[in-house]
Parts: sequence; C-alpha cells; structure tokens
Amino acid sequence: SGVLRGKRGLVMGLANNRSIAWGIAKAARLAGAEIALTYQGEALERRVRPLAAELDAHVVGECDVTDGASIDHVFAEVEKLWGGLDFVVHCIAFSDKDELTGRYVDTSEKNFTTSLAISCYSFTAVAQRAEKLMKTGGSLLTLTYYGAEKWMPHYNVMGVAKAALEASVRYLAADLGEKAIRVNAISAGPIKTLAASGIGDFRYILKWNEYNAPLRRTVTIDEVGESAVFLLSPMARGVTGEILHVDAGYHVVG
Ligand code: 0WD
Repeated sequence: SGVLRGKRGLVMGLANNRSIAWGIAKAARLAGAEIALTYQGEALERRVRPLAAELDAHVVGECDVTDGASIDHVFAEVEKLWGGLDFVVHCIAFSDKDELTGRYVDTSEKNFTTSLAISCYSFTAVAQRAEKLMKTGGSLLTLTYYGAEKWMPHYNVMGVAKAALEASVRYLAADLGEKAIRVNAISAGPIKTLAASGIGDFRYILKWNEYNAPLRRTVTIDEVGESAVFLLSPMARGVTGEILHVDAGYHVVG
C-alpha cells in the first residue's frame, strides 16, 4: 500500500519467523518502510540475519534491554545509519517459565522485578532514546495481551507486567504528544510463538479463543502486522494512547 514509504523504523524482539515482530517487520517493509532490527544474543543472531536479508533490513546490533548501555549502543547505530527515526516496534517480554503456571500468588520478588523490567520498563527506556531521534514526530508501538485486563490462567506476573505496560502507553502518549510522537499498543490474541510456548496450557487457550472469539478463529502474525502498519502510518495520525485489540474480537466476549 506504500503508506510507510520514506519511513525508517526499528523493530525489536525478533526471535524467529514465528515472532510477532516478524509479522510486523514484513508488513512494514511491504508498506514501503526501511527496517532496522536488533537481536538478543548470538543464538538469535543466526536466525535474525537471514530474516533481515529477506527484507533488506539493517541489523543494528545486539540489544539486551536489561542493559541500558546496549540500548544506547543500538540507538547510536540507528542515528549513524539514518540520522533520525520514524517508528519503533517493541515486541519484547520475558518471565521465568516456572512462574507462568500455577498461582500468581506464588510469584517471587526476583522474577516479579525481572518480568516488569524486561516486559514493561524496557518500553519506557526505548522511548527515552527514540524521543531524541524523532525530530519531526514519530510512532512507538508495543505488544500487549488481554491478560492485562482480566485474569487468565497461568499468565500470572505477565498479566501484571502487561497492565503496567498499558498504563505506561498512556503516560508516554501524554508526555510525547507535544512532539507529535504517538504511543500505542496492539493487544494481540494468542499466537503460537517461542514466548507463548512458555505459558502453561497454551494450546487450551488457543482452542478456547477459536471456539469463543466472534470471528471463531485465532489471529496470525500477518494480521497483527497489517494492523501495526496502520498504527505506524499517517493514517493513524489522530490515534495515540490507544490499545488496539487484534484478537478476532475475543475481548468483547471473554
Ligand atoms: O500469543 C502471543 N504470542 C502474544 C504475544 C499475544 C499477545 C502479546 N504478545 C506479546 C509478547 O508478550 C511480547 O511482548 O508480543 C511480544 C512478542 O512476543 P512473541 O512474538 O510472542 O514471542 P517471541 O517470538 O518469543 O519474541 C519475544 C522476544 C524474545 O524471544 P525469546 O522467546 O527468546 O525470549 O523478546 C525478546 C527475545 O528476542 N526478549 C528480549 N530482547 C531484548 N532483551 C529480552 C531482553 N532482555 N528478553 C526477551
């Protein structure tokens, strides 16, 4: 469609070709954007490099969001590459798998802190760096899940982290609005990815959504990608602070 022609965007959180980040990067590229990617660690670098090549994307380096210096490094690389930036897509979350099953009440302080740092604070950390490069406005996008709004089995501390992430979308939107930087989230329905495989009974959750969502199915990374293109593009220039559900309508039912 070309709605992102001339736009330069950083996509963070690509692990493999099932990642939501991959669905978004592909759709943004198809819409005309130039893409830069980060990866977390050497193991993922081997997966990310060939995917980057498919999109003529720049690999701007390793980024572990628990390390502020590595975030600084990536944004310095982006500045060297483009001199500015139009959008950032944040597709990053983490929690200890052992605590994504059973009861929330058993969450350890250590995993609570780690989960909130990686799954919530990192988006704010990224916004701080992006603000400096978005001289003529821009768009920041993160990924959330319905477990932020309602109790979901096994989602536990991730639900608490996503609730904080959604609140941070609103606060960031208010802070950055005067610079014409928009901040939004997509609340995606369940999709079988590497991260999702760590959640207890995930197959059951997929089935439950298939039976109960208004569209009677789950969503794909390509559908999330195309909705992301809308939010990143000037078509959504009046939209900020929004949580857009791309979930086959499940949120009206569950
Ligand atoms: O059903 C789903 N899959 C949904 C996912 C429904 C709704 C929302 N989401 C969210 C996730 O919570 C996450 O925020 O979408 C985002 C992307 O997740 P994904 O595409 O489902 O999962 P995956 O392909 O595994 O990508 C997440 C990546 C990590 O992969 P692994 O699985 O290796 O942890 O987040 C990255 C990493 O590449 N990541 C980090 N990146 C930098 N620094 C870090 C870190 N410390 N930790 C994880």
